[in-house]
Order: sequence, then C-alpha cells, then structure tokens
Amino acid sequence: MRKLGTCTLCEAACGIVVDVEESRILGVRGDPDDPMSRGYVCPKVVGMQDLHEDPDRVRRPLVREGLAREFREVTWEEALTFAADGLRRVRRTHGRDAIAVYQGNPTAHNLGLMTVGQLAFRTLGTKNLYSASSADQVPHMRASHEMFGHVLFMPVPDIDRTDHWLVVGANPVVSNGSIMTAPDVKRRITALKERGGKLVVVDPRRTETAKLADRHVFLRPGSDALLFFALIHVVFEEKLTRLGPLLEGVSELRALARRFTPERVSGATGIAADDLRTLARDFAGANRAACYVRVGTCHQEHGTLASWLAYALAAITGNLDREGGLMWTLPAADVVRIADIAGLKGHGTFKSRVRKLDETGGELPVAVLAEEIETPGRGQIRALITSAGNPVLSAPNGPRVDRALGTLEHMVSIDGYLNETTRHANVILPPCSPLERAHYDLALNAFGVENSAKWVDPPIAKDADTRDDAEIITELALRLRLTGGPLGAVRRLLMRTSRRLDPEAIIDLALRIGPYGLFRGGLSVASLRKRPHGVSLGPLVPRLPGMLRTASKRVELAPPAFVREVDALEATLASPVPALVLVGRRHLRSNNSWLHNSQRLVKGPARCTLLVHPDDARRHGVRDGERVSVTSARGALEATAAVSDEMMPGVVSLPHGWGHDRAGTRLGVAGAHAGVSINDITDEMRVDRLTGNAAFSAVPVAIQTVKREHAEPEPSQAP
Ligand SMILES: Nc1nc2c(c(=O)[nH]1)N[C@H]1C(S)=C(S)[C@@H](COP(=O)(O)OP(=O)(O)OC[C@H]3O[C@@H](n4cnc5c(=O)[nH]c(N)nc54)[C@H](O)[C@@H]3O)O[C@H]1N2
Ligand SMILES: Nc1nc2c(c(=O)[nH]1)N[C@H]1C(S)=C(S)[C@@H](COP(=O)(O)OP(=O)(O)OC[C@H]3O[C@@H](n4cnc5c(=O)[nH]c(N)nc54)[C@H](O)[C@@H]3O)O[C@H]1N2
Ligand code: SF4
Ligand SMILES: [Mo]
Repeated sequence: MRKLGTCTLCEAACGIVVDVEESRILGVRGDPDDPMSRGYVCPKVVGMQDLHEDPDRVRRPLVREGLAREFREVTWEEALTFAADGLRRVRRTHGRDAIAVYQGNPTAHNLGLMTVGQLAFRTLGTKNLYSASSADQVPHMRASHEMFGHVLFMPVPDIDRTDHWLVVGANPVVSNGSIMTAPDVKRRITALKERGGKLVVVDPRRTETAKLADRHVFLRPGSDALLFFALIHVVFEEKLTRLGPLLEGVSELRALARRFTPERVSGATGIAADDLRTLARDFAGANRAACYVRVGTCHQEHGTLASWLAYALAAITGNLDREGGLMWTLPAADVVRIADIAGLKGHGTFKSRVRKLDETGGELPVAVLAEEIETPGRGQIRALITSAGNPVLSAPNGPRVDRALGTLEHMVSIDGYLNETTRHANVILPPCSPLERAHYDLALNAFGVENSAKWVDPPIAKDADTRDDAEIITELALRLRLTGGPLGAVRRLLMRTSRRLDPEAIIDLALRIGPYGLFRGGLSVASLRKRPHGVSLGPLVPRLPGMLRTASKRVELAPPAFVREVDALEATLASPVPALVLVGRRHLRSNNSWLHNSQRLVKGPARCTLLVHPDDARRHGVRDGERVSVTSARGALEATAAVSDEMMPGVVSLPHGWGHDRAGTRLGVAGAHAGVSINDITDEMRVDRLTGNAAFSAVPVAIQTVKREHAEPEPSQAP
C-alpha cells in the first residue's frame, strides 16, 4: 500500500510516499505530486524508516527511582503519575519557577509539540522556559521584533524569483535550508543560474553551497556585522539606494554606516576593501537581490546586529517585501495568532535570575540553563522537562549541563531515545515514531519560499499502547491540573465549536480563520484531506505595511537598542584577531545529534573530523589523518585532522552533535561511531550580546598533534 506523508527530519518538509505491506515498511521515497518538493528527497529520508524500526528506540515508558541507575519499563499510567507527582512535589516545595522546560529542535517538526506542547508548557507558569532557539535563530527573532514588530516575522529570501542570492553563514545545499522552507535547494540554484542570476556565498569554509556559487568569499568568523555595515556604507556612499516609503531611520543608519568604511573593516573581516565594494555593488545593482543569513551569523557575539544589518541592506536597496528580495510567507494557519494566544512575549519582559540575560519570545537563553540549576536561592531550577532535545550535546559547555542535570530532584524526558541527556531523567515518556502521527507543518509553512499547506494522516497506525507527543503532554497536563493559561483558553475556544483539544482541532480552527479560510478558498483539515499531496497557495506576495506591528507602523532601520551596541561593535576593530578559531559544520547525512543510530546514515568515512587549512597544519605540525587535541578556554577534546584548503586560513571546523560514548545510553550504532562533542569545549559565557544566543562560532582554540608515548611492551606471559 502507498501512504502519503511529509519527511519531518529537516525544514525542507519534503513530501514522501511510504510503501507499506501490512505493517511492514518496504521503503520511503519522494512524492512526485507534492507541489513543493516535486519528488525530491535527500539521502536522509531513509531515517524516517530507520527511526521507526530502530530496535534501540524506546517504545514503552521507562522509570528510574531514587538512586537506581537502571531504568525499568512501566505502564503509561505508572509513568505519567510518577512524572506528574515529582513535578508537583517540586512545584509545591520550591514554587513554579523551580520547574524548567527545555524544548529541542524536533519540536518545530512535530504538530503535537507545536500546538498542545507549546500551550501546555507555557501554562506551567514558569519563567524557566528554554529551547534550541537560543542555540539557533534568536538573533533573527530579535531583529524581526525590533524592525518589523514581531519575533516571528522573520523574512525569507524569495529565491525562485531573485537575480542575485547572497548567502552569508548558511550552507543550504547541505542543511536543506532553514527559516526558508525550500525543498531541493540545488534545483532552485540551477534555475537561478539558468535565468542569468548569480549566487554569492560568504563563509569561512568553501562549502558545498559555495562550490555552486559564482563567487565565494572567505570571511573571518564573527565579523558579519562589520561586513554588512561596510556593504551598507558603500550603498549609501555610491548612492545605490532604492528607498521605499515605509522606511524609518534611514539617516541614522547612514550616519552609523559612515563609520565602517571597507578599508576599516577589511582586516577584521579578512576581505579586501575592493572585494567588499564589489559585493555591495553587485547586490545593489542587481534588479532583484535577496540576502540570506543563518546560523553562521547567529552564532556570534554580534549576531543580532548581523541579522539587523542584513535585513537593512535588503531594505535600503529596495529588496524588502518585493518579488525576488526578502519577503514574508502568508501561511494558511497563522503561527503568529497561535503564538499570541500562547502568550508569546517579544523581548526583554523578564530576565534570567543569575546572569540577568533577557528573554526572547518568552524563553531564556539555553546558555544560562546550567547556572540556573546550579545556583542556590529562590527560583533555582529543581526539576526539568526535556521535550525533543539533547542539551548535553547541543548546548554550549555541554559537560556543565551534563553535571547540572545530575543534581536535579526530578527530570522528565519526552523522547524516544535513551541518550546523553535523557539518561539523567527519572522518567522517559517515549512518543510514537514520526510515521505514526498526523502532521501539519505549522512552523515551517510560515517560512516557505512558496505558500503551501498539507495535512497528513498517520501513514502507519500505532498500537493501542503507543502515544504521540500531544497525547503524552495532554495526560501530563491533566495530572498537573493545568486548566487555565493558554491551554485553558484554547480548550474553551474549541469547546464552543464542540471540539476537543487536539492538534487537528487546533489546525482546523486556525485554517478556517486564516487567510485562505472560510471566506477565501475555504481551507480546512477536511478540504486538505481531499488533496493529500498538499496544495500550493502560490508565490510569496507583498505583506507590508499590513503586517507591520512596530509602533510607527514602519520598518525600523535604526532601533535604539541596536544603535546603542554599535560602539561595542566598532571596538572589535581594535581587538587582535586570534590565530585560530573554531567553527561548526553540518553534514548531509546527519541531523544535529540524533540520527547517528541509523546504520544506513552513519556508515562511510568518519565524519566528526577537524578540517584544518594546509598552512595552519604546517604551522602547528599537524598531518592529515593525525589525532590532534583542540583546546579552548573551556576544555580540550581530541579529533582526527583532515587537512583541506576548503578552510579559510586561521579557521578550523568540527561538526556538532557527536560524542556518543557516554555511559548509560542505549545507542548501539551511534556508540560505535561516537566522535566527540564540539560543545565539550564551547563556552556558555560567549553569547550574542543582544539576546544571549549561544556564540558557538569563532571560538579561539589551539591545536596540537597528540603524542602518544609508545606503550611499554607487554611483559611476556610465557614462563
Ligand atoms: N556547537 C554547535 N552547537 C549547536 C549547533 C551548532 O551549529 N554548533 N546548532 C544548534 C542548533 S541550530 C540546534 S537547533 C540545536 C539542536 O539541539 P537539540 O534540539 O537540543 O538537539 P537535537 O540533537 O536536535 O536532539 C533532538 C532530540 O529530540 C528527540 N526527538 C526527535 N524527534 C522527536 C519527536 O518527534 N518527539 C520527541 N518528543 N522527541 C524527539 C531526539 O531523540 C533527540 O533526543 O543544536 C545547537 N547546537
Ligand atoms: N544535514 C543536516 N541538515 C540540517 C541540520 C543538520 O544537522 N544536518 N540541522 C538543521 C538545523 S537545526 C539548522 S538550524 C539548520 C542550519 O542551517 P545552516 O545555517 O545552513 O547551517 P550550517 O550548514 O551549519 O551553515 C552555517 C555556515 O556558517 C559558516 N560559519 C561559521 N561561522 C561563521 C561566521 O562567523 N560567519 C559566517 N558568515 N559564516 C560562518 C559555516 O562554515 C557554515 O558553512 O540546518 C538544519 N538542517
Ligand atoms: S531534505 Fe531530506 S531530511 Fe529534509 S525533509 Fe527532505 S528528505 Fe527529509
Ligand atoms: Mo537549528
């Protein structure tokens, strides 16, 4: 039998066909009739089947009591009661803020977690909400908040209609795009070139995307805000602006940019002044140009400034909210409305207790999670719920998180793996596999390069003793008596139309009141069910000024909070450039920390290698294939060197999400390909100054060949 679905492993959200015989999966392939992905899938898609079948995946709830090291399998009833009792005990003894929640990246790909999960966690009433966002895109969120009025109004590049695509700090050919739902990026790049357009990549590594580019420029990690200021400088100086009527703060921006001449930032960015001028002229001179910034520009101390200036560059060259420039998706189910109901905050409405870092979107930066657990006093975290997250490997200074988790009074993990993080839990509540749940891409449809919608019924029926994430969280919420708050509000809203609180009802309501709803096309879950390959709702359309939520109802090009930071940015021009810095990278067959237990995906040459430029290798006496130690201010790790001129001199690169050799996990395949965790040596004190987002990039390091003493020959056993 042929079942239709969506691959939920990355943001491309490709349509899939699952071939099933009885309950056995024969294979997973691309759906040629999906209007967005048109049959495309990447090699990672086999992970959908492998996850489903993985014998190591936790299928029944596990409980670990007291000081016991071993988990035992229990009934759902027992597990949920145990989970809730522990949380209530902590809430009663230490107050609401003593319960923290950490939601990981797969949340965005999971309908239950995006709806019921978001509502329930925000109903707990704790200010200790954390997520992978603050290891990822919070700088984009803050920039969107200040410039356009909402943390979720992040623009996407209209790559299918642009003439010039400037990619800075992203590798979409491998990551398949992020905050830009664009299945088959390669096809779209080919189309761009066929229509005479250009791809320009700025990245400290000659990435897979850079290899397809018309132009690739190396940039010193961490200097993106300087780069964008220089580009803006040239645009103003050479009168290349195309200023629309909605821009506020043009003259302030011009005055600030005056300080950042290409000549002045050339040393810090590592880009020759002439090349900076060319980058600016080519961008501004293109008929339609889109700049795209992603994790590379977020993972740094001036990450928010980089996002701000990238959006500002688009705005002053007439490329904001315009075909082929940066645009906004018009999603069928409006996440902004749901977020508003869930009480999503903007920025800075409260601070973390210890380091006093600001919240964004109602969440505190994950960089403070460990210190909030470790530091005694009122509001100290004593219990933690992790949902779809693995902060021991993904948060900065993972070993500190690892130690802190061991000191909690109670920990509940909603996760299908007994991994580096969940091994600390007292209860593991395992959700069904992604093929056993219904799906609607609430998050990713809001960032599509086309407008689209698709409802997926579970391709495979789950058995009676298996729960999906929404069911698990609903049962937990009932036991915690979470009746008020956002969860209660949505429940009451649904009751008015005699529906129960479940993800399908929430999406149905959102679709009906959405922009293609009752009165305009009549989208609902029922109507989408009739078109199971999904529907295209057309290319991106201009959305300004209607969607702007800034007080001025204009695009703010010089938000005061950002302007105040410019002196600190300017001061970096005087700081010495470290001899060697560490950055991250992604691989097509990995997905953060959690697909390494698939034999089909993990096989092949070892991937967790340290890329080193030949000059640096020579300088440090390192040869290709040798073991090297990499030392930062935080610690040291060992990795195998791969010498490659793909790297910018002075920059080394190591992927994240490895280090699967911790005791107490159940990851047979991953354990055999353990690798090391880059976050063993990243620094939780290095954060984006305006958001507290983890600054994983540009970590100063030293490298050295590991000299092993020749082992003494074993004493002979022979008499
Ligand atoms: N040094 C460095 N660190 C980084 C990054 C980097 O580039 N460099 N990248 C950062 C980024 S962008 C991100 S997003 C984070 C990711 O950080 P995390 O989200 O913390 O980590 P993941 O590795 O994505 O772990 C996902 C977890 O969710 C579980 N899971 C998978 N699917 C589901 C599901 O449907 N339901 C439930 N309940 N659980 C599920 C998996 O078993 C796994 O335990 O890492 C960040 N860390
Ligand atoms: N195959 C695969 N796909 C994934 C993931 C995965 O782990 N594997 N993870 C998913 C997740 S959670 C996310 S958030 C997205 C991320 O998607 P992308 O943002 O495309 O992620 P990366 O491939 O890490 O690309 C970041 C690039 O920034 C560069 N870089 C590092 N430091 C700097 C800097 O200071 N300045 C500049 N300009 N560049 C810098 C790196 O060399 C790298 O090429 O990918 C998603 N897709
Ligand atoms: S690009 Fe690959 S991992 Fe991402 S959704 Fe498509 S098939 Fe899945
Ligand atoms: Mo991410």
